[in-house]
Amino acid sequence: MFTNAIVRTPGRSIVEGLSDSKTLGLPNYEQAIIQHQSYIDALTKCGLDVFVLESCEEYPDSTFVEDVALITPNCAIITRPGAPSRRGEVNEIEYILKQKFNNIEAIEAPGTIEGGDIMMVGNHYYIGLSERTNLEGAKQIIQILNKYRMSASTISLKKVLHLKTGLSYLEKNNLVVCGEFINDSLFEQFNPIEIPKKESYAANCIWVNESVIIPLGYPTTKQRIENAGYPVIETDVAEFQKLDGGLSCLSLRY
Ligand code: CIR
Repeated sequence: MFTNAIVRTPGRSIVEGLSDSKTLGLPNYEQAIIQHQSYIDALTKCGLDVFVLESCEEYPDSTFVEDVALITPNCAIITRPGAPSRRGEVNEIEYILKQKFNNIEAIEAPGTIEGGDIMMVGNHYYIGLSERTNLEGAKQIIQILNKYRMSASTISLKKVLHLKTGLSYLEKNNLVVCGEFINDSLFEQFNPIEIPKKESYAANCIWVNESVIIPLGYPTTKQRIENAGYPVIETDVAEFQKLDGGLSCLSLRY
């Protein structure tokens, strides 16, 4: 069960965020604020106490808080983003984590790792090796997790930005899978919930205390997750999608 979440209000600079999407256009700040509030409402509906950080104009991508930290039951780890423009975001999250957690660890250069590349499955963490997360970053985080009695393993990504762009663990051994992860033997012990290519954006969804929050507008995904036995809450995060931001990356849940 999760009891808390940390989010960060988008700033006006969000229009300058990183994006590989050539077709979706720039995010609209006012819309992003409305959608961010709906996202907070969805987390609240699932029983979480949501701590809302002030916007940080200096870092256009700073609303994607999941990438700059990993919060585990035994420690909090400050990451080191692979995207140079995002590196300074860690200072903006560090002080708040220090207020909330006793055991704080940090990834150091030349390691890089972003939270979107880390998927928690109980006591085990899957780490995606991507353009943002390098082997050194993965080694460091595995060492830290081991120190706090948790395990981890790596998987090399082929196409997706982050590991959780194409995978989401929904507890009870159910794993949402899409694209390059479908039929990957590494995940054969899980019950797959397969997401069709045209709904690939919805493969990034979050389990929060028995419910699953998914992006608005993906009917097949909604049906398949409901069929697996979960109440589904839809929330519109289309403005964040324009910056390649998945639904999970808008919060740190613990
Ligand atoms: C970036 O490229 O870093 C941001 N525009 C989007 C980050 C999305 N993070 C995530 O899905 N975990």
